[in-house]
Amino acid sequence: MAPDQQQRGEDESRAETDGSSLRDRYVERRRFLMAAGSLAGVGVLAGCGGGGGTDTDGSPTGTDTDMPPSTPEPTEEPTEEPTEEPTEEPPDEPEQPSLEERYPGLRILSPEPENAEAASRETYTDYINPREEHYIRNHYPTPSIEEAEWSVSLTGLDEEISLTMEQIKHDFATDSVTHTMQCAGNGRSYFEPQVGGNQWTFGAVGNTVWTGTPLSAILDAYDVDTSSGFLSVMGGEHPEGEDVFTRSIPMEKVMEDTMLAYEMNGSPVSPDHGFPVRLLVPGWFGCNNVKWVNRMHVMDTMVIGTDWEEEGAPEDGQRTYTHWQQYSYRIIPEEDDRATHYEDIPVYDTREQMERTDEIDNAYMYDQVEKSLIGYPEEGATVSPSPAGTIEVIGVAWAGDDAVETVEVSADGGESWNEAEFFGPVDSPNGWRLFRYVWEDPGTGEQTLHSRATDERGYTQPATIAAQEDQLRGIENDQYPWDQGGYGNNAYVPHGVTFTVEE
Ligand SMILES: Nc1nc2c(c(=O)[nH]1)N[C@H]1C(S)=C(S)[C@@H](COP(=O)(O)O)O[C@H]1N2
Ligand SMILES: [Mo]
Repeated sequence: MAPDQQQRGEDESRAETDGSSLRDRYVERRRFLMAAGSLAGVGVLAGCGGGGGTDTDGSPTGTDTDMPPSTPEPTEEPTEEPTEEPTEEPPDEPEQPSLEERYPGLRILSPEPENAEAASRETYTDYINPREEHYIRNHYPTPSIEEAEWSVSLTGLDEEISLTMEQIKHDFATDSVTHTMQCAGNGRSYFEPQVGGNQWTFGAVGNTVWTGTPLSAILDAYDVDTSSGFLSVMGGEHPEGEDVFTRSIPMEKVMEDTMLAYEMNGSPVSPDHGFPVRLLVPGWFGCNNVKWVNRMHVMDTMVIGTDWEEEGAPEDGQRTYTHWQQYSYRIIPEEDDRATHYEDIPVYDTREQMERTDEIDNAYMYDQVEKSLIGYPEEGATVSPSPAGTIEVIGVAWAGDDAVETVEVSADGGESWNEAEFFGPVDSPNGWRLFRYVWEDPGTGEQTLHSRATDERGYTQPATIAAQEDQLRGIENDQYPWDQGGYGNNAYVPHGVTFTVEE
């Protein structure tokens, strides 16, 4: 495979120097496109092609979150854009409260594109999180979409199929699943040396109920050959010229339980979470759950190679469909290293890929790794013991497609462990488990607790993140690999909680 030509350092300095001006331009461009009633690419994505990549994040911190294409400043403006800075606001865009006002339970990392995580550990004491407490992770600004005008196309077949939202909702089966959605970048802020991008701490994970149409029902209805291959699912929100957010989901998983979801906790999915329809891949990292889906392409391999890239890519940084599948969301140990691209891989479980580095150089973020979070006591809190002198510790644990077998809590930095008990509903193999541990002899003053989960296959959370120079590609010696994207961190030491016990 051709090595990735991306130069990360280049990306970062570019983002630092002109990120905000580019972002401003995208905001303007997006306003224009929405006013014109046509989001970039919506409904017209017949094949590949469609413009050069540009800065993909534009967060105020100035670094890209997920390794953007290295691209010079765009030289072309869309021809339909009359001026770079329209003087009038489109009249049909209603004023809405700020992200902060709309999501009081979230800590805002960037207002546009909208990125926000749970502000408090309290989120990790409940089985189901309210929609407003669920983190938001966007590469491009949330689009404003009319459900009646939206359609999802199914391509790569003899005939192109186009489905309205009404057809998706009412012509096929309906199902619900509880799913723990976690951004692959959750825990990134604990990496040392620090890596670029949104500095997620613990809060880019949430557990909600998703309702929609199983993809198996749709593919079966059209007699699609689902015995092998991939369904490459694309979002329709990218600004003109940007990489299309595309993820290739193996047919096996598509047919097992993947859905086109249109409800979250029993109400329509909100715009920030993918209205009117998003992909829901139970148990898999957030990035696979493509929002604002407008096209699904049946193919033999993942999106890879020049058929899915602009001419000259990736040297020109114009990757179009391959960027978010092949270049981003990979475990790449060296800062200037490149990911190896594959057409297919033998195993999709991220943890297993990390065990088989002889076959897969750079794991893809698919099925989630085991992880746990203490929700109570809250970080920095002061708590007093119960009448019996104990402190109750509450938290959540999940392991993607795999069930969590045990959760343990340590009060001595991981030297000794005590098993917690599970409580609460088990209504899905892909939702988190609540755990409870009664700490008998908490002492007084400042205390730190850690939790670690073990899944049904015996995989346990490692203690720490390895040093960058160790160049790990998988979990070894109780250490999670330092990787340049800051992905998949499930080390328990950085996720511990420190609080004060009152006399
Ligand atoms: N079209 C599209 N889908 C997307 C994204 C995006 O930027 N564009 N972000 C992905 C990432 S990285 C994550 S973690 C999840 C976040 O979903 P949420 O915002 O509903 O929490 O959406 C995924 N789907
Ligand atoms: Mo993500």
